[in-house]
Amino acid sequence: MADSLNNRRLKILHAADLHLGAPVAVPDCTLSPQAGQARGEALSRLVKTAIREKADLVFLGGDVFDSPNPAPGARLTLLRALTELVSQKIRVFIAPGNHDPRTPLSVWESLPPVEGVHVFATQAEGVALEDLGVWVAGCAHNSRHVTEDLAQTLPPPPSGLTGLALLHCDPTGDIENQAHKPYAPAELSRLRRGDFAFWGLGHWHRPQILNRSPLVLMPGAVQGAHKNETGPHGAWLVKLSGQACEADFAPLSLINHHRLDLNLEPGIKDLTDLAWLISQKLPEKSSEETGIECLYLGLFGQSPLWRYFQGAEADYSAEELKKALDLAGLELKTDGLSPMADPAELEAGEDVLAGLLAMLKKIQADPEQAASLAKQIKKNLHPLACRQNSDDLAGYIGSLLPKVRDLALASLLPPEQEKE
Ligand SMILES: [Mn+2]
Repeated sequence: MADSLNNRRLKILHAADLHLGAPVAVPDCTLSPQAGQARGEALSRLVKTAIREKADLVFLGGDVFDSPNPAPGARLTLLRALTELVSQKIRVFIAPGNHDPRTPLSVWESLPPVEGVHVFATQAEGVALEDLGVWVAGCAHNSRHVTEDLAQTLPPPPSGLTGLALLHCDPTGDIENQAHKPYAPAELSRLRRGDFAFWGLGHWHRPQILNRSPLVLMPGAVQGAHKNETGPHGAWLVKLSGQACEADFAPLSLINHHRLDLNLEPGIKDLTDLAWLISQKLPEKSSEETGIECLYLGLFGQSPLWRYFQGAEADYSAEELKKALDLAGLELKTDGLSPMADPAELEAGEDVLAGLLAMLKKIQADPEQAASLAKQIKKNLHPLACRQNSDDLAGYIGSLLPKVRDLALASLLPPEQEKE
């Protein structure tokens, strides 16, 4: 670490991928108002954190907006945040990314300038902050598809200043990438060898520490967009001093997405057992700020809980689970559940259920049976289903069979026949 900081501790709050203006998906339409506010709220929490922590600098590593021409509401959200930060003497640097590239007609050319906020140009540049002893280098994307390694274009710090870099890029190479196509690929090994003490990156939506010395950080999206963006979302609070640099993660998201797929053991007998099992698997709430917790839950296996998720009972069970776990949203997938009964034994019986199950099994095993059934019931089907050709129709009938089986079991299986 360079001595230029003179034993002074520099604090940077580094975030990226705010995607202001983009929707946040929630499992329940009653949460739409909060979903609409989530990205703005995450930014407002970022501002509060920067002020509370007395940050010297705030870095925004690109994709601040979801598009180069965001709606007025999204622009205003950012302007308010920037104004508040600079009013507290916190300087802000922004390096636009592939979602909000700095094209001639983009938001970056029309947004009113705020003193104390530096938006990097498409030509790499460095800004000397003599009072802090640092050099902040960065550059903006000039299009949605930058293929160049922009990291190599950043001007190194002049002697006497500690180099800080801010860039939206895809640090491929020896770090496994996360299903993002390589926009602006940056070789991590080169970042490690370079002249900068800190690399604040953006682009991946999951937070990661990519290297300790020099410190290379991916902050992830400040607010997760949907059920595939689970886990903590927020910003890195970076502390740089002459001796060391540390990074602490600050969770900032309003809506937290969680995903669980559970294969239920027979020992999970009721909703209390299930709620307890889930609570053990969900992360503890780490933020002092209130979060809105949304769970996407898949249940599988032969389980006594099967009956709780049949017919009208299913809505009641979902409501009870939501209350017990203090969830704002719950999306349930329970068609992988089946009753605690031996299928062979059920089919071998002599009652209506046994006859029905045996018939369904026969149709499922034999495509000709499905085709013949399709032909027989065609006139009773919805007109849209009838328009399909006979092969498709047989396939459609085939796809309904598991549902028919579930319905038959739910309606005709006496509870006492379910084994403990
Ligand atoms: Mn991006």
